[in-house]
Formats: sequence, structure tokens, C-alpha cells
Amino acid sequence: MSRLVYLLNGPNLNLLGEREPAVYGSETLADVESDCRRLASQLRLELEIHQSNAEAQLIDWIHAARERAGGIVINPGAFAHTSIAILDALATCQFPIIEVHISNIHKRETFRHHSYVSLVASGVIAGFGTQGYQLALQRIGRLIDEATGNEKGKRNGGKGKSKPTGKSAR
Ligand code: CA2
Repeated sequence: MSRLVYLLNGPNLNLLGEREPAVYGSETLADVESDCRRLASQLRLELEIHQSNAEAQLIDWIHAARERAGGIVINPGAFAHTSIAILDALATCQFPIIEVHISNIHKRETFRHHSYVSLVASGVIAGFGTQGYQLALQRIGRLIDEATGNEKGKRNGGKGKSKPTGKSAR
């Protein structure tokens, strides 16, 4: 499995750090991206990072990821609540998808409580601020490790893949 992870951000997230700091914090998207690049290299993940305000562009990147990547971390922005097209594109992917929301969408307006993307996400992170992206990267790194039988992923899932030691795992 590829260790390439697509980190996708949807509409208006280019404004991060510029407005509404009470909801979305004061880090800019560039800050988030450089934090994620640093963490990705520690996790031996390759990152491809994109943001768009356009649904079609996000779908094209999901299609590209489908061919090349081992996972997607996506903050779909408001498209989480509206876009069956993004759901359909993600549903074609055979690898883990982690959905991130900076704010706790369940504490906000009821129209934000439902996410189409959650239907295909391995996990959802919401309300941890921009730290959520790093938590998502750690999780997707673990899932990729488990799928490829790498040491870090062997805590539970790698039974039978490690060298026999003569000692019981329990
Ligand atoms: O909490 C999140 O990450 C959201 O995905 C952000 C979306 C919102 O529609 C979702 O319900 C939850 C909105 C992104 C708007 O980003 C801005 C950032 C700074 C200033 C203004 C908007």
C-alpha cells in the first residue's frame, strides 16, 4: 500500500486564521500545512496537500488519490453536509479516509450535525481545533502500517506476520 496521503481541504478553509478565530483558531492554512509536513516526515508518510472552494476540483483530487494514494485526510468544509458527489467519489476509494472538522460540528447548528462523508470515513475527528489534522495523520499512518504489516501497526493487527519468538503475545 502506498504511503502517500492526500490532505484535502474544502471551501473557505483558505481563510483559516484570518477570520472567526473564536471558532477556527488563529493558525493559518499554511501553518497547518507546515505542521502536517513535519509530522508526516516523522511518520514516513508522503503528503500531497490541496485546498479548493470548488466541489469538482475536490472530486478530481479524490480520483487522483484513488489511483496513487494509501489514504485521504479530508476536511470537506460545508460540503460534508451537502455533497453526495464527494461521498460518491470517496466511496470508490479502497483505502482509509479520515474526516476532520476543526470545530465541534455537533455543538453547532443542526444542519452541521450530519455529514455525508462520515458514511465512508474510517474515523471522524471534530472539535480538536487544527490539532485534528495531526491526530488524523497519526491515525492514518497507523492504519497504513497495519494494512502493510509494518512494525508500528503490529500491536494487535499483525498476528502471524511477525517472526516467531517462541513467546506468547499475551
Ligand atoms: O469545523 C470545520 O472544520 C468545518 O468543516 C468548517 C466549515 C464548516 O462549514 C463546517 O460545518 C465545519 C467552514 C470553513 C470555514 O472556514 C473559515 C475559516 C476562517 C474564517 C472563516 C471561515
